[in-house]
Amino acid sequence: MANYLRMSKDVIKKADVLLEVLDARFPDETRNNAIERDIIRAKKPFIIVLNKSDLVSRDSLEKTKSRLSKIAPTVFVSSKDMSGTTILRHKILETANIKGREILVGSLGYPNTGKSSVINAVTGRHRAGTSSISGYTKGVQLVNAGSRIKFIDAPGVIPFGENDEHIQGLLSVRDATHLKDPIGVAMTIIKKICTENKTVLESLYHITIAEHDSYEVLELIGRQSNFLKKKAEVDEARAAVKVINDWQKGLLMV
Ligand SMILES: Nc1nc2c(ncn2[C@@H]2O[C@H](COP(=O)(O)OP(=O)(O)OP(=O)(O)O)[C@@H](O)[C@H]2O)c(=O)[nH]1
Ligand SMILES: [Mg+2]
Repeated sequence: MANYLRMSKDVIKKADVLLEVLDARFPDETRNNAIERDIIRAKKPFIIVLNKSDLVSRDSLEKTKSRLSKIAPTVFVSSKDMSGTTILRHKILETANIKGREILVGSLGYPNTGKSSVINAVTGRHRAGTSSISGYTKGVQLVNAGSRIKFIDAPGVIPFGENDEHIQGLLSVRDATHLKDPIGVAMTIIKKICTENKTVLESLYHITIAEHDSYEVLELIGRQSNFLKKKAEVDEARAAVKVINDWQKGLLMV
């Protein structure tokens, strides 16, 4: 872990401008104080990139964008749909404000937020390796994006102290079968979706959510999916793994 931090410090030192890549579904949870502090200390400009914007409503994206724009220039992109990439390219050129030479852009953030995918989307080619399993990018890699932009792709950073299981489940840092408390993580996901967009749960699992708490919703999902133990009790652990997997696959929009 210390190694990741050292690597990101090195990227900050080398780059002219940094991208802090956040998962648009939970921008606050994926902001990384340690990275932002190091960037500011190094007096480097940075851009907040809200990636995976295809999984979030436009309204909520606009609100987050105007809130985070007070901290740094903020753009939203979907590497999957290749949207927002031209704006990001322009923002990089504008923010770096360097004439006559190549601009080195470092891509930083938590594991699995889509740092490598953002680079590929801006480049228009699959140059940086990506995977649904987090921790894919191991070393630092240089990727040429044309028109004076060169990216540095780096591994995801999990700062010490922010290493708890719920955030790891939300961020898909760990898959459901490697979590000690999948039920707790699933309840965190359900709670988040219920406050923002409960109809997505209702339509994916064919349930009706009235005034249920997260645990009751998990039970409803388990019952509806026919995940039952002996005596027709709901198998909550199995339901939890399903919810976490669906969330990590991007089937649950917020
Ligand atoms: N829906 C959606 N999925 C995305 C988007 N960008 C990336 N993903 C998916 O998120 C997963 C992680 O993408 P990567 O680009 O490998 O993420 P990373 O931040 O480089 O991950 P590490 O190198 O492991 O730290 C992959 O399964 C991608 O397909 C996006 O804009 N929308
Ligand atoms: Mg990567």
